[in-house]
Amino acid sequence: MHIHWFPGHMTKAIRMMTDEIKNIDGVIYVLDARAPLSCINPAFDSVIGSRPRLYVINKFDLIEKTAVQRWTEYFNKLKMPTVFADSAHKTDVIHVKNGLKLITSKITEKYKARGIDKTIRAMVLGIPNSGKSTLINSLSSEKKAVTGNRPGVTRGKQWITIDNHLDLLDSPGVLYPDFSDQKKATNLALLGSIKDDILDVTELAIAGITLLKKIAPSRLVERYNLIALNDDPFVVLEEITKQRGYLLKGNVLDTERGATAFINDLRKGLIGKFVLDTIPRT
Ligand SMILES: Nc1nc2c(ncn2[C@@H]2O[C@H](COP(=O)(O)OP(=O)(O)OP(=O)(O)O)[C@@H](O)[C@H]2O)c(=O)[nH]1
Ligand SMILES: [Mg+2]
Repeated sequence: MHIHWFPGHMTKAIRMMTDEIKNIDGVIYVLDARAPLSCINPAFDSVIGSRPRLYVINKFDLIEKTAVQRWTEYFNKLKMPTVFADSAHKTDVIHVKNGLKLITSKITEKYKARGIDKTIRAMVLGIPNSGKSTLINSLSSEKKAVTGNRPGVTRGKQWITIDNHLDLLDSPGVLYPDFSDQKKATNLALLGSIKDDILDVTELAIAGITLLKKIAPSRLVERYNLIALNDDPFVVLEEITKQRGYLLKGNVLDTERGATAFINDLRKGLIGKFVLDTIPRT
């Protein structure tokens, strides 16, 4: 399966962001904690240019605390300003505000010297479904941005006033214009950042099972009461399907239904809490 999804609205979004960046003091770059490196999209670099950026590793409720620690060390080593947040439950979102203040402090100081109380204008960007709009709502007193558990919910630009000193620009999720690294594309597909309609659910589930066999085999065994983990991921998918009792006419296993169930379980964190990316050696 070769994954590629870059519809017209993403080209438009890049154009909109490139236009808006002139009015932006800092960027909030949202990553999904379950695959933070796969979420770093080279297409954003030319948009952001030299503007200060804060990486928000969102959905950290869906990974282990020990993983938060390991990834924090990794990003610190790279000197990337990073904060972890769980926007859905408003946990640690205050770190986003504080982090933004820090990375834009030179700008606010410059204005202060001229007696101006500057309102920081920040652009929130990231791949689809990473939680950009949810993060904005979690910082706002009202739920102004539309959110949803599928990619491509936000379509246009939307400025949202957080308080007297902060305005945030919500933007549509954008994928890689060219997925040369299909491993990253698969990770994003597994997490729901790529439209399901363009994916082969059985192939995706097999890719997911292959990955989990490497990074969390015991969780797979536990979740689906497997006796052992077969070498062949398709056989594992058949066992999952059997365990769920998904049968077609003539007692034929409905592996497509099994595949959908497996992917939904993975996305909801029901199999376990894991990070699909591995930390590169630095
Ligand atoms: N568990 C968990 N779920 C989250 C978190 N943040 C967002 N979500 C969920 O992720 C899904 C996507 O959230 P959105 O805020 O719509 O994502 P988005 O990045 O704005 O997506 P697009 O507009 O499609 O690019 C929703 O179902 C949210 O409830 C989080 O920190 N933890
Ligand atoms: Mg959105």
